[in-house]
Formats: sequence, structure tokens, C-alpha cells
Amino acid sequence: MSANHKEMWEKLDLDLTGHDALLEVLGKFYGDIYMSQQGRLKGAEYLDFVLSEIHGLRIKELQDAKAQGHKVVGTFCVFVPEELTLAADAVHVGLCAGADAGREQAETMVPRNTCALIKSFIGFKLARLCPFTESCDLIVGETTCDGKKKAYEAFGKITPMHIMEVPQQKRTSDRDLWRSEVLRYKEALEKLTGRAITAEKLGQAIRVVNAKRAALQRLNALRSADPAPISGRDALLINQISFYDDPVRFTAKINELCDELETRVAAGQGVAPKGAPRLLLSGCPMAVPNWKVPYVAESTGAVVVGEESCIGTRNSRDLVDESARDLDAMIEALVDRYLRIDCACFTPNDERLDNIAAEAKAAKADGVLHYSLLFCQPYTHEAFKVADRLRTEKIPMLAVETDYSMDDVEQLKTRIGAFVETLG
Ligand code: BJ8
Repeated sequence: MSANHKEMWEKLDLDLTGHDALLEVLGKFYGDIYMSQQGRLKGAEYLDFVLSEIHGLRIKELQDAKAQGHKVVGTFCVFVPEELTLAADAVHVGLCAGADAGREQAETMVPRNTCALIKSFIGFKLARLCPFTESCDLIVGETTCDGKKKAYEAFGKITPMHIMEVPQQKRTSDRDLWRSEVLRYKEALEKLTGRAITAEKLGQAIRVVNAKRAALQRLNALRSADPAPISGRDALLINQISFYDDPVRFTAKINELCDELETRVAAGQGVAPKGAPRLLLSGCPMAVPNWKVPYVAESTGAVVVGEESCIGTRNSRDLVDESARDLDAMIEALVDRYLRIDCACFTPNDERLDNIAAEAKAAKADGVLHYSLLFCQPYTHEAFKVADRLRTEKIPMLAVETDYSMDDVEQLKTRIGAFVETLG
């Protein structure tokens, strides 16, 4: 991790000592989990570089954009339409919330039995450890799970926020509500940036974000090959980077990486032997640097071939219809695309069960590893339904609940290892 940006971090009022310690831990963690892999792609150099500059060059780019009059908008959920943010000439960043940082401070604001993701974004803010959060002109929250809703009430007191109301069902009246929320977000962006969102700008932004999602879809499709051409860890990292790197650069780099993967697949080369047990991960989002479960899973000899999560196919599965020509029609297309998201906060949410079964088959997964963060009600509840559905499909499933600490690594290794053995 680069440490050459002290002046910039100082200006952002980061706690420099705490931040140095965080970068050191992250660097070591990344080395252990990523640099130890055999047979990585040449294109992985991009991933290593982006990660090494996660708090450096990318933050410098954000500061340069701000100096040129652009705004930075941070989000915690894939419901916030990136297309609108880009159409307002603002920078859209996903705020990671994948590390156990500032937990004690966070627990002064939210109950202890709150999921690690929520505690993490509050902890990063209170402990002044995240240059992305500190670079934001606006942070957008959403009414998804109860934990987030209530946390945003507290978080909104310490940082400027806009909250989007996400419906809990998908009836016509819910679509109307969501449409009005998309329009309200558009207005908030126009007010923030002082720029009008035109059909031309929104059309261009839709194409940029569609291209990014199409590159991720291409990557996913290549992972159905046996032997798997890329590790689950690297694929997860690519999905994570998609939330904060420049979207045009990211798309170009991932398409280059996919070219390399195609060559590998054609040559029958992979990161694990042909026939190695294949797992689909499913459940809560895994934000940077939450790499624990795929790392543990792959250390048992299995290979992760897909992520059914928001840092995965829930974000990349659907594109926005590009055929609309006027602004109203583009907004309708955005509304439809985002309302297809199968977050566990919806009731009922049967399309998620269909999607998991379809993705497991498409990825030729031998089993599904369902992952919930401790205290996450929506995904822990849905684990039961996912298990029922996969039983009817004769796809084995193991459900694990964990958090960001490393205390349960050995226990996870034992459980996941035993599950992988049964996949034979
Ligand atoms: S669309 S999954 S990004 S809400 S893990 S905070 S659900 S208690 S993150 Fe999510 Fe949007 Fe849905 Fe995706 Fe709550 Fe669960 Fe914590 Fe979670």
C-alpha cells in the first residue's frame, strides 16, 4: 500500500497513525491472500496496482476531479443508480465497509448486534480512516434493511446524506414509488452539481455503465470453463474494484483480462486442476477487504466460480435498455432495471431463488456456499429458502454465518472443507 500521499490524507483530516496501521494490515492481508496464488493472470497486475493505490492515486483522482468542479457521491447499495450520478458529471464510488475498523466507536451509535458491514461504514467515519468517505460531497443511503435504515439516521447527523426509499415489494404501486425516488435522486444530483441531467448525458452514462456490467458478465461466463481460468479471489476483487475505479478504465482493463482468459480457456489451462470441486458463493455483499470466505474455500482445494451477491451478479446481471431516446423513457428504463434487483430485503423474493439455481447451473457449480453476515436478518432468513430450493434441484448447499474477524477461520476451514469433500 502506498504511503506517499500523507499531505493529501492530512488535508482530508484522516487519523494518520490509525490510517498507517490500517494500510499496513491491509498490505499484509493482501500479500497473504493474493500474492501467494499460483498461475495468476498477467492482467492481475492491474488489480494489484489498483489495490496498492486504493487510498493513493484513486483518491488523488477524486481530489483532482473536485478541483475541476466535479462532485463525489458515495453509496452503500447497488440500488443507487450510478447512471444518474455520472450523467450529472459527478464521480460515483461504492464505500467499501469490508473491514473491522472503528468497531468500538461504531458501537456508541448502533447496537452491538448490528452486522459488520454497517458497523464498518460508521467505524470508518468515526475513526477518520477512509479517504473515500472523507472525499464525498454527498453520501446516498437507502431504506433496505432495518439495520441500515436506522444507522443512516445516526450517520446523517455526521455527514451530508440523501436517502432513497426502496420499496419492499414489486407491485405497480411500488414501482410508482421507486420511480418517484429515482426522480428525487436526479433532482438532488442536479442541485448538488448545478448541472442539468439531459437525455444526451444520461444516454452516454447508461452506455458506460452497461459496458462495465457487460465486461463483468463476460468474465463470469468465462468462469464456467473447467478448469476454472481464474480464482474466485481474483474475480471477487474485480467485482470489488468495479465499485470505485473509473468505469471506462475499468471496463477496458477487464476486457483485456477477459481476452487473456479466453486464451487460457482455449488452451485448457486453469488455476485449479480440471475436476476440482466448484462452488458458487451466494448471499451478503463482500466489500473490500472482505476476502475471508473465498480464501478459506479455495484453501480447501475448491475453486469459487461465481458470486451471487451485490459484489457479484446482483450488480452485473441486468443492463439498462439502451433503446430509449428521450429522458422520460430513459428514466423508465432505469426504474425497471433497478427494480429487478433481488435483494433479500424484498418480500416475497422468489426470483432470487430462481437466479441462484440458474447461476449454479450456468457456472457448473457442484455446490453453493451461502454466506450471511452475523446479525443480517434478510440473508440469514433467506438461507432456509435457498436450501429448500436447491434441494429440489439436487444442488448441495452449506450455509455459514460469519463477520469480519479472523477468529473463526479454522472453524470455517473445517466446515467448508468437510462440505467440499462431500462434493467429491
Ligand atoms: S441491494 S444486499 S447492497 S441492501 S449485510 S447491511 S442487508 S444487515 S448490504 Fe445490501 Fe443493497 Fe440489498 Fe445489495 Fe443489512 Fe444484511 Fe448488513 Fe446488508
